[in-house]
Amino acid sequence: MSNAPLSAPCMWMRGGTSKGAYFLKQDLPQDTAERDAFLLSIMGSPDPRQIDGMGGGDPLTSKVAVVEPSSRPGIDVDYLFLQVFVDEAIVSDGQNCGNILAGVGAFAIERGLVVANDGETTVNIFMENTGQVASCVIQTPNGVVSYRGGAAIDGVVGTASPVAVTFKDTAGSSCGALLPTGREFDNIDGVPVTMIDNGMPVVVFRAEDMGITGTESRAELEENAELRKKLESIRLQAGPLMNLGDVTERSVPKMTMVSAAQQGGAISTRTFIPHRCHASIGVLGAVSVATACMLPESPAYGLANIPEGELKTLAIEHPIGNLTVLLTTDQNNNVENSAILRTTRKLYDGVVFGH
Ligand code: NQM
Repeated sequence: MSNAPLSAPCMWMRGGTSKGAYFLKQDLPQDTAERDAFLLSIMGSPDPRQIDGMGGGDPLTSKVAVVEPSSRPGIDVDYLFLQVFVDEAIVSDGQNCGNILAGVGAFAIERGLVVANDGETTVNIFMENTGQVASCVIQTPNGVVSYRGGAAIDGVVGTASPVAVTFKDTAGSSCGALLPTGREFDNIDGVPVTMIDNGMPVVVFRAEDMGITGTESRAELEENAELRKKLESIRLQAGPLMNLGDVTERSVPKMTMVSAAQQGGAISTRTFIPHRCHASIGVLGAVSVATACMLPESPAYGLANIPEGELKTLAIEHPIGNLTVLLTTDQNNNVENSAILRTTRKLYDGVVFGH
């Protein structure tokens, strides 16, 4: 029987195209097992519908941010991302989340961890899952977080204040190297793949090599049992090759099938994260796919439209629009850093109750 607390102060926020619970670390049990039992309980997991909790029955709405003041030089707050699995009793810190990240700056200001300027406030965030730093620029007229604004991102209806996010040192975040096998291309089950990690471990391969066009809807792909079996076979073999070990119970690597862009972007994607098809694409997942597009031997390269110049704008198309990634490259086309636009929204602030 767990000693999980009955309740904790909590802010529910949309971060980019994800949604979840934001906590101050001090408000959660310090013991990991107790913390995880509490988080499973508030989300209503394990249950595909999460009917007895706040989760939305989807990995994208069953997410948690744990935030605390940072003691690192130049860093404002430390952020730990936790994925609460929907239909399994698993809480995993084994991946980062660039969407939930989009709410962390605003949350830190709201909770008094960062003092806002009049205008814009940059919040430097240490991402504990992968040991890297992101900078988020939050709109703070009169020193107060403004959620209303004119920025739109695909996958979210309407507009909101922009949150500009910059990543600097994401290569090899979880796998130890941008290309954990040392190669731009490998072969698994007869399928040419690029195993890459520029912030998120992703296996990138062509949709046509999996017997699909890459234009299918999320629902259509999730119903394709044969495809899902093939994806899982490749994923389980990719895990150890990517220095991730046995990934049977992990939410990485993500599986991205690419095809030629349909809407004038750089490339089109369909991503499994890893067992459900993403409604769009993850932030750091998109950064990793954009980076794969730059590698001449990657199966993505021949399909991708890559602009000239050292600052490259790549629209990564997904089932419901695109996620635009800005890559800064050096003269040899190596990616030095990346930036994306997100929005966030405070939905609820109060107390959440466990069992
Ligand atoms: O790749 C979903 C999301 C994510 C992760 C996932 C993410 C990222 O859309 O940075 O944001 O791939 O599990 O939130």
